[in-house]
Amino acid sequence: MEKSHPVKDAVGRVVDKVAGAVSGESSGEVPGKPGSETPSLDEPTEPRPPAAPSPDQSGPDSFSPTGQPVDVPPAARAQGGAYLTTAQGTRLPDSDHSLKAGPRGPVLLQDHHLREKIMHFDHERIPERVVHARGAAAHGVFRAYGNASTVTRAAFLAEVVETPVFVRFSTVLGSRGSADTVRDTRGFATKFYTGEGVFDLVGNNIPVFFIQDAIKFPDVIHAAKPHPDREIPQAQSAHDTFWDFVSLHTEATHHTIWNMSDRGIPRSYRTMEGFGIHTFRLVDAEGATSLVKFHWKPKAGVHSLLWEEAQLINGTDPDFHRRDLADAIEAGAYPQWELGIQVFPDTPEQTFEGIDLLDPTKIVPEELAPVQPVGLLTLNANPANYFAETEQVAFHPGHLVPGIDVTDDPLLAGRLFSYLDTQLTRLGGPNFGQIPINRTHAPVNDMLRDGLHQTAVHSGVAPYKPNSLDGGCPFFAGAAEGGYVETPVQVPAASKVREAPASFADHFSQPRRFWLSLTPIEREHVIAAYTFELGKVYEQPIKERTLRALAEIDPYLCAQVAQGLGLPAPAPAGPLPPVEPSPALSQLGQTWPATGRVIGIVADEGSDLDAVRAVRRTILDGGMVPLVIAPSGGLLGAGGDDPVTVQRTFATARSVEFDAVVLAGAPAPGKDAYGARDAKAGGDLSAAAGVDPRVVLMLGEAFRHAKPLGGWGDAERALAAAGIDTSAPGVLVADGGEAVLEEVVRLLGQHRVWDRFPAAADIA
Ligand code: HDE
Repeated sequence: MEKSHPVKDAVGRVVDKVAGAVSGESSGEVPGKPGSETPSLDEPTEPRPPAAPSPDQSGPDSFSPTGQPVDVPPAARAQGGAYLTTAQGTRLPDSDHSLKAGPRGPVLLQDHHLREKIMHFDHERIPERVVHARGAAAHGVFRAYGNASTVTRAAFLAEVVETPVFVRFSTVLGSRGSADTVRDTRGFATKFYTGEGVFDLVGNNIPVFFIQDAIKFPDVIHAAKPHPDREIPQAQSAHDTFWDFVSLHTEATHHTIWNMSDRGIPRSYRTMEGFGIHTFRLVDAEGATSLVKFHWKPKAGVHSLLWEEAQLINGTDPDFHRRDLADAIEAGAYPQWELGIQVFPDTPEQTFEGIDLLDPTKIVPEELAPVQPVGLLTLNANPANYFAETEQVAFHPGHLVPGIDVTDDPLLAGRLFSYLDTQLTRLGGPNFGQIPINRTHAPVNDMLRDGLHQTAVHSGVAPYKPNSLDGGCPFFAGAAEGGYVETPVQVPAASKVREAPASFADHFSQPRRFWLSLTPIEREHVIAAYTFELGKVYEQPIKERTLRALAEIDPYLCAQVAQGLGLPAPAPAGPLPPVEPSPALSQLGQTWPATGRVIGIVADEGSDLDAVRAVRRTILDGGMVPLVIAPSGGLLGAGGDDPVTVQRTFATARSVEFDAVVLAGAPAPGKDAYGARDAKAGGDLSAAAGVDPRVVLMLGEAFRHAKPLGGWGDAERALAAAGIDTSAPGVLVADGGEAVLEEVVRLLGQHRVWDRFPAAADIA
């Protein structure tokens, strides 16, 4: 694991980004400790200063509202002192009772503390983001490899420059309190605090978008958000208005098939790719330009949930993704991505191998233009405060630095307006750039003045140019002084029209390439997803219209979905175009590190606790998370020298929390294993044959979800009770825990046991 270290920004200043943050070494503790201290049983009465943040947490760096480093330790931004005060710092004797004329008398208007407390509470919420409302974020560092200097003069991409970053992941459709594991696109927005100003790479986990022109964004979002009358369904696309729109507006077909693939239900934010989507223009030190697409490649591989698993998690742990991100960072399993670029010559046509680079519904296959890694992103600290950082961070695709420029992608043009505009409402005025998480690390001298929540205290009398009263300051910076000079790109002589280029009319060849590039298992998931979503659509014409679009992708896909819907499969309008598959689009078939994966260890007092301890240690040492699951909480082997702490009970655990489950024997039914107490234990228990029925349920689900299963001791009896054949792929019973674990970890490297449930013969 990497240690936290001082971070240099692009102009070489040392930024103590993660001072005091995580060590990166496993403490042996299970992540998730709510505070930095273990509380006392009784309410503390001795006055003392506030507790420090947890060691895995970090706040925004200490910069002034005008981007200058300030010598303010992070703790000075948090509350201080031992006593409760008003917002003005006046100490208070009581916050439990309003000021009254006698204990039973009326409340007095002069109670300033009451009025201030209620007033502030009344205004704690701000408008949620109109899209991407639900998110989770982390601090980190980006280290450039330096090879991008051949195509860009951006200082933060020069060799060994390290830049502090803040990354926010999100879903698109759901409200702020919606569940994490819905089928949706995910946002992947990165704020680079470079010495030349902030650069925001505001991307998604899907490399194409629903629409080609920003003017359609309100349409697609209105269609995808809950219906305006009943405000249902929340955070999902499985409803009539969404499919009505995308089946009529077929440029959405490519993005939609990505959503219906496993990419729509990531296992973790840590296992998603990220894409800048639009083509950007890079400019090198001599002014030469190239066109590029940005990619984030996760070191942990690209992994997804299964649909049933995702649905169960939405109920059992709606915070699954944000918990996973925070836990991984707390445990020192820092998530990492490589930033990569696909580079294309900057030709007047702005196409590559016939693919229009200005069309955001098109990818360039990696086989045609390889993704070249240019730096490493490591997320190494959790935010200290959700609202101050994750909620108030404001990204904007127009936050660019010299060496990175935009192209004429019509989708990008609208975004360049939208992100500034939306913050006025969301963050209450034009000074949102001064909120600590949004502060640049480059000195600001902008002549913008006043406005709501102005926190800078400007000096001088001449915020205008030209001036002589302030000595002419601020001065213009040309390229030589690090000024951002727009690339003087030729604009074609043309008439003003509301039209798209002819190449934008191809809506189906790329979805077809995506389909043909998937493995048989992944194709099964796509068929199932379309069938599920369209099964939730009420109106038959919308289903039939969508089948017409599927016919243009692939006849087998169309026929299988049609069969599931009980409708005839239409034929394509004409012969389907020949397309070359792009194997890089599949997320299966490789081996990945198991770091950060969660392994459940089922045990009870009858288990060999030495084996449980050894397995637990090995899991921790491998950078994974062991969770011991037992009939009740507390300790196993409580009377002995080295008791085992229980993290989950049969009543509280559900299979979906674990990537693999190992059994230290066959646990007998716990004392609460009856249907009236725990419905999971209800029903016909005869088949459970003396094994706790919640464990039987857990094993059955984990087996269905193609997760590795293993056990030792009497484990075979528990597996048999769940109807699991120990000769099935990915099921291993051995004499000792270590052998079982070795195999389980090997299988986790492939993410799941895909050969347990092979794809249908005619798809393979
Ligand atoms: Fe966004 N988008 N978007 N978007 N978007 C917002 O900005 C918008 C688009 C993306 O974690 C909003 O601050 C328009 C593409 C992310 O804070 C808003 C169009 C891509 C986030 C907005 C698009 C994105 C947003 C809502 C069509 C991938 C979350 C609140 C032209 C490349 C950022 C806010 C965060 C957020 C507008 C299309 C990614 C309303 C008009 C394409 C990751 O300004």
